[in-house]
Parts: sequence; C-alpha cells; structure tokens
Amino acid sequence: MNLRKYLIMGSQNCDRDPVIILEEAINSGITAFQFREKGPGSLNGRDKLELGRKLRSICKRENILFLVNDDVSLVDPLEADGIHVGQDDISVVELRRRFPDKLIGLSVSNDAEVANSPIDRVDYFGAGPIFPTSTKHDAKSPVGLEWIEKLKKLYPNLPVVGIGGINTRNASSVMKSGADGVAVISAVTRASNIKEAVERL
Ligand code: 3NM
Repeated sequence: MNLRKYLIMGSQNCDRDPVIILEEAINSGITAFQFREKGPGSLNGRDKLELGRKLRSICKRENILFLVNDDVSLVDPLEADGIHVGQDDISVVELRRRFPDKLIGLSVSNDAEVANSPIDRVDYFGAGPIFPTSTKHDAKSPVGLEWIEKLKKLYPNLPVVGIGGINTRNASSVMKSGADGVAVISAVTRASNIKEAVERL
C-alpha cells in the first residue's frame, strides 16, 4: 500500500476532463487515487458511476490504488481497492464486516475521535485538516502538524496520511512530521502544470 502521493478528486474539483487530469497525475508519479465525487457541482447516480468506471479503469491499467470516498454503494461496482470514511459516515465496524478484504481509511481530527474508533479495523488514518483549506467547505479547524506527530506516537505501525491545505511548498513539512503520505486535491487539480506539481510534492 503506497499512499505517499495520494490524489483525491471528483469532477467538481476539475476545470478540465477528470480523465485527463488523472492520467497526467499518474504519469507524473501519484501513488494512490481516491474518487471523491461530493459537494457542490458533483455528479450523482448514473453519471457518478460512469465517471467512477472510467477513473477506475485508468487506475487498474496503471496499477494505482483506487479508493472511493464514503459511498459504500460504489465499492463493488467499481471493484475499489478500498474505501475512505469520515466520522459521520458508515461505522468502521459495519464497513469491515461488509468488506473484510478492502482497505479502510478513517479520517481523525482529535483524541476523542481516535478513542471512539475501532482502530484495529482500520488500515490507515487520514489526519486533517493539517492546514486551512478552501476545497472542503465544512472542513474543521486546522489541526496542525502536531496531530501527525501525535498519531504516529500513539500508533507507530498504522500509516498516516496528512490532508487539507497541503501544497508543493508545505508537503515536506508534513512528511518530516512523520506522515507516510500527503493527500491533496487542489495542489494537483488546480495546478497549471500537473507534472511539475506532482514532482515537487
Ligand atoms: N478532507 P485540498 S480536508 C477532502 O480534513 C478533505 O478530512 C479533509 O483539499 C479533512 O488538498 C479535505 O485542496 C480537502 O486542501 C482537501
């Protein structure tokens, strides 16, 4: 499981064809992809599934991990490698019961969320938002790099991916704090040069 350069994206994050953006990002070195078709301007129903199929097939061809964001109904039709959930989504216990062999990522932002989570059923943490972000409108207050350090101290063997406001200038600070990877949306989807952005990340 290589989560080092983890691109998250849905059509709402793109001002060009998401297929082209994903292909460019993979050619430039991203190691994992999460299909997150969610929020204002996102697709639903059949359109969502159709875009998911296209993006999934690119990841399969290029041997890149493909995860879906909290929409459990997509896991089987898209043959996802895993699913990422937040605190308000389906419970991890239920998720593990339904998908014993899939990767499960869980977003955690504070001690209470960790204490209330069945960590033994989780494959990696999403820690964030590390920095302020304008991509997710209901994002919590930034938790800072200290949160990554704390999670790694508590769970040294569980991969931690930083998320939220990470860009080419601050990504190295996230890795220096002990993260196993950086998860980004706008740093790649809004980059004027995707190749340069992914390489600098
Ligand atoms: N989840 P950008 S922050 C999808 O804190 C998402 O859990 C977050 O977008 C969390 O890389 C976020 O453009 C948005 O800041 C990340």
